[in-house]
Amino acid sequence: VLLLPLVSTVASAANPPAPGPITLDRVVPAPAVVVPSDAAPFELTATTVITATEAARPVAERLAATLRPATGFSLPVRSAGVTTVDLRLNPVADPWFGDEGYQLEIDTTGVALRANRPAGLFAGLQTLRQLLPPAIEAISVRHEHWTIPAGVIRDRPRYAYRGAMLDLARHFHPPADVKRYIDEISRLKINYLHLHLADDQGWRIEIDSWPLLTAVGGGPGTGVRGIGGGYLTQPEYRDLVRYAADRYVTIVPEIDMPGHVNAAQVAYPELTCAGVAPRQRIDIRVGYSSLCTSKEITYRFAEDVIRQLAALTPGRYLHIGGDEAMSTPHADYVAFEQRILPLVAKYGKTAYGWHEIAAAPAATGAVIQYWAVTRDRPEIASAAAAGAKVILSPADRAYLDMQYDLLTPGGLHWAGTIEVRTAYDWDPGGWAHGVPAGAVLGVEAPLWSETLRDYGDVEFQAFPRLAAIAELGWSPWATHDWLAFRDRLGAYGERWTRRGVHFHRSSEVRWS
Ligand code: TNX
Repeated sequence: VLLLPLVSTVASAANPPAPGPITLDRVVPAPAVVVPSDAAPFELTATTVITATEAARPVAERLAATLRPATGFSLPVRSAGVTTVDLRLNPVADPWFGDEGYQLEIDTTGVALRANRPAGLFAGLQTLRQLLPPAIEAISVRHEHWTIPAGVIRDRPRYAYRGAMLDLARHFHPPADVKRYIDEISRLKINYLHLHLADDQGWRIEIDSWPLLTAVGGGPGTGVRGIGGGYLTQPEYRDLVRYAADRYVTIVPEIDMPGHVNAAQVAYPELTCAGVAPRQRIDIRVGYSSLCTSKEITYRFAEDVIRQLAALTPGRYLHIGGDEAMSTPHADYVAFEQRILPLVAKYGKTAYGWHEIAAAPAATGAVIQYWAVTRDRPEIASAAAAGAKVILSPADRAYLDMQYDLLTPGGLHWAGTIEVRTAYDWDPGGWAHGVPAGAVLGVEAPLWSETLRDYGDVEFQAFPRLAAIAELGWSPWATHDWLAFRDRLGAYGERWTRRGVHFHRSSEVRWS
C-alpha cells in the first residue's frame, strides 16, 4: 500500500509533459491583470539596450546583471537614446499601483516597465525573469531564443505584508545562507524576512553590555554539541539588513519573551527569579522558561535589547515573541506585555508578537501573528476589532517546518502534515473568524529549525510551499485556482533546479 504513491511519483517524474511555450500568465505569484496580445514576442538580442531614468537605474542595473550570465549579451544600461527595454517611474503616481505595483508592456519591438516606486520596478523584474526561458537562470552562456511573450501585465499585491520567518535559534544559519534565502524569497515577491533570533537553545544576536548572551548563549541549538551554534555580530546583522533592502525585503528581528529565554538565563542567571543558572538545553521542548517578571533587571534587559535592535533595524516592525509562556502566570504575563509593548513604541517601532499577546490590552496597537490551528480565537478577534493588525501564519497551513507527509525527511508534524495543496488552498482574508478583512495585514510562513541541519534542509522545507504562501499574499483572490497554480508551479520548478535549489518534488505537481 505504501509503495503505490511512490511508484506514481517515479512514473510522473519519468514522463514529464513537454513544457509548452511560456505564456504571459505563467508567473508565480499570479499577476492581478494579464492581457496577452497576438503580436510576435519580443526577443532579447546582443543589441538590446536597457534605458532607465535616474531613479530606476538601480533596478535596471539589477535586471542587466540578472540577464547577462545566461545570455552573454552586454545589455548596457543608459539614461537615454535608442532603447528596447525601458524602466521608469510614473511621473505622476497612479494610486492603483501603490508602492509595489508595476506595469509591464511587451510588444515585438521592446519592453516597458513602469511603477510608482523602485519596489514596483523590482517586482516587475521578478515577473519579467519568469517570462524568459528557464535557461535564463543559468550562470554561463546558453544558446536560446530569449523571447518574452507580448501583452500587458498590470499587477499589485493583495497584502502589504508577505513574510517568511527563519529560526536562527534552534539551528544557527550563517549570513551566507540567510542571503541565499533572501534571494529566493524576493523572487516570489516576499517583502519581509522575520528572523527568530533567540530561543531556549541559543541567542544569535550580539547585544552591547550583555556580552555573555552570545558568548554563552550562542550555543549549539537543538543539534548535538558543536552543530547548530553561532551568532550574528551587529555588523553582520546590519549587512543582512542592507542586503535584504537591496532586494526590497525588510528584516523583522525577533527576541522571544517572556518565555523561550533559557539561553539568556544560562548566560545571565539574574534573569531567573531564583538567580540560579539553568542548564543549557539542546532538546526541542517548549514552555519551561520564563523571565522573572517581578525583577527590574528583566525590564533593563528587555529595554537594552529592544533599543539596540530598533537602532539596527530600519524597518518598522520589531517582534517581541510572547508565545507559549506556559511558565509565566497569566496575570504576570499580561503585566509584562503591558510594559514591553510600549517600550517598542518608545524606540519608534511597531510591536509585533505571537498571538498570545492579544491577552494584553496594549496589544490593540500591535501586529498579532496568528499561528493557531483553530479558526476561532475570540481574544484575537476582539484585539483586531479594537485596532490590532493581524498576520496569518496558521500552523496547519503556513508552517514550513511541518512535514509534507509522514515519509518526507525532516520537520515535525504536531500541526499535521502540509502538502502543497494544503499550503495553498485557504484564504487569509476570511481565515480567522471574527477578524475583519481590513485588519489583515498579510501572511507569513515561519520556518522553525529544530530538525534542520543545513541550508539544504531549509530549502527542502521551504520550497515549493513558500511559493504557495507568497501567492496567497500577493495575488488577488479572484486568481485563486489550485489547478492553475499547480501548473505554474510545475513550470517554476525548472528554475529552482537550474539555480540548484533543493526543493521537494511533490507528487501533487507535474514538474517540467
Ligand atoms: C511552536 S508556534 C513554537 C515554536 C516551535 C514550533 C515548532 C510558536 C509561536 N512557537 O517554539 O519551534 O512550534 O513547530
